Parts: sequence; structure tokens; C-alpha cells
Amino acid sequence: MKTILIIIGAILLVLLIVYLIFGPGRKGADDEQPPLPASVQRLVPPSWKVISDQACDFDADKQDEWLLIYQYDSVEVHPSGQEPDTKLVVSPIGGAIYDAELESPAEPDSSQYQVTAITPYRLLPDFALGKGQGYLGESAVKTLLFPPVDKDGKCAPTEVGFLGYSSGNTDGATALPTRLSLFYWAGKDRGYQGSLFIGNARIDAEIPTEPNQFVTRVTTYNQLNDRSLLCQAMSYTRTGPKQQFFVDPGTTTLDFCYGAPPDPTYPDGAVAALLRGNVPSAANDKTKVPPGNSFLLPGVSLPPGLTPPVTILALTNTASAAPVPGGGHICTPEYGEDGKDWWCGQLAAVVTSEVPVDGVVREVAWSLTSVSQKDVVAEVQWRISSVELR
Ligand SMILES: [Ca+2]
Repeated sequence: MKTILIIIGAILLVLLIVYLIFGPGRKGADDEQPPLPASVQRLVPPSWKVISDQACDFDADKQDEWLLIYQYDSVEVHPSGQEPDTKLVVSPIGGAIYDAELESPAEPDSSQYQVTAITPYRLLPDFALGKGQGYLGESAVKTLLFPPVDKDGKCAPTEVGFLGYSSGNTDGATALPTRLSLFYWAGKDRGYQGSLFIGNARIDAEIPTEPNQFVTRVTTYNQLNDRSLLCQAMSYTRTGPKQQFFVDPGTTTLDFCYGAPPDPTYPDGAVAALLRGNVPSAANDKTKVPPGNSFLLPGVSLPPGLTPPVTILALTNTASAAPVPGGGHICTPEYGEDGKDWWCGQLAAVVTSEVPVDGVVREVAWSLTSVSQKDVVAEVQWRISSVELR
């Protein structure tokens, strides 16, 4: 009996603690943000689904504006392979800043209210010149403030930015950003202007969190439907906030969308990895790398003037790798004694590339040969047996 009373007492105590922590009296992080004023709410188009709003001084006039993040153009799509009634809502995400401006203070000695005007400024979507890039994100956005809200709660960013995602969530842990939009207040006539980046594979940028630090370098990776997951990569730089970004000369290249794999499966992947300055490595502790730890077979050298990493302007391949008559040989001619556990030359492939050699774009043809472990038939690694400058 006593035990039961103790258990009931303990349960009640736990319930009390839970109530105190999560009960109605608690002021949570969400409650601290004042609700969207009715005056602003009235102006929000009914088709928008507001995701979040935030009050900050975005235009340095010492008054807060309201940043609204919303979904629009919402459609439902059935994901193949799921139950018929499973629907996925796809809805691009936009943003707008509502500026409540004091037009004229109330006349002294009159009973007139002070006159305020609320002006909505579009971030994206927008129809203005230079802003045709559509939207902030497809499935989620993460708002970035430069500088971030300070420890006294003051929010007065010089720039406001958004990382946009195509799938997944905003914490960035399960998705790579595919868009980056940065805005600053450019005055009443121009509203909020800025820079917009799209990388349908991913966007890579240093996102600073310290005050007086801004995004100054962005690399976009756009997919090419390439079998080795190669992307068109491009880097942009600028000197500081509110400035325009410019393409960083010499950074436009084909490159792996997500970085080079340890030892690419396709011959063109091995050439791309070499040209971008990588060396082969083991995929895991059970995988063996052919002797020499290089994409080049011993004795094969690069043409003079070709020093990786270089930009790759084009890369072509024959799509299939041809079996070599005779079926290959033990790798001792290539690797000496170290090659006796390896099988060379079962397959052959030719890849051509356009790369700068001594500053001039040249076609370089690469002959590749398969190297595989004698007892592991399936694992094929590609090594370069000759290089021809055309
Ligand atoms: Ca303001």
C-alpha cells in the first residue's frame, strides 16, 4: 500500500513538473515574437500560407518592418510507389517585407490619429529587373541575418539572406541548399535588391555568424545529367555587403557536384578526379587501391604545362568500355612485383577532355585501362595508360 502511494506521489510530482515547464504560463521562444499586427495581416494575399514572420529593422530607419515567409502556388503530387491517397504538397516559398511608415504625426490639439502607411516590398517572387530567379526555396528556407540578432535582442541587419532547399528541412542536416538569396535595402524606389544564386545540385558558401561579416564567396554546382555526377561549378566573389558579385575568373569548370569519390567507377570520372587535383583512395578499410596511389600508371606522365588542379571545359567518353581481346594480364608489366595480385587490361576506354595547357585550351585524349583485384571480379578501378595532347 505504501509503495503504491509513493508511486502515485511520484507520478503527480512528474505531472506537476511537466505542467510547470510546458504549461500555459510558460513563455516559450515562439511567444516572444509579437504576433503579426492586424494591419499587416489584412494586406497578406489570401492564397499565401504564411510560414513565419519576423520583426527587424531592415532599412536602418530605427523602426521595425515585418518579414513574411510564405508558400504560394501550392500543388499536390502523388509520389510513385506510395499509397494512392498519399499526396506531397509542393509549394515554392516567397518572402516580402512590410514596412509600416509613419506618414504624419497626429496634429497637436486634434483628435486625429497619426497616419501610417504600410508598404509591402517584394523580395522574391518579384517581377522587377534582375529578380527573375523565381523564389527563395522549394521545400524550405532558412533565414540568415547579417549581423544576427544581438544579445540584447536587437535585430537590425544590413543584409537579409535565405538559404533555399529543394527537399528536406531547414536545419541543413538532411538537405543541401540549392539557392542563396541576399537582399539589402536600396531605397524607396528600388526596394530590396540583392544577389541570387541557384545550384540545382548545391550551393557552397561560407555563412558567417559574427557581426560585420558577410557572405563574400559563393560557389554554385549545377547538374549536367552526367553519369559521374559531374556539375558545372562556378564561383562568385565580392568585396563586401550591398556589393555586386562577380564571377571569379578561372573558376568555371566541370567538377564533381559533391566532391570527388575515392576512386570513381567510370573512366571519365577518374580523369575528372585527376584533373581536379585528386588522388585515388580506398573507399573503406576493406577496399584495396592499386599500387602507386595514382590515377596514372607508373611511367605515364602528364603533358608539360598541364598541372592539376585545372579547369575542365569539356569531358567526353565513349559511353561503354570495350573488353580487350585476350582478357588482360597480371599487372607485373605495369607495377612490377607490387602488381602480382592485380589484373590489368581487361577493359579499355578512351576519354577526351578540353583543358588549359600552358594557358591555351587543348584537347587531351586519355587512354584508360581497368585494374582489378584478381579475386574480386566486380571491382574495377581505372588507371591512365597514356595521355595524348592533340
Ligand atoms: Ca526599419
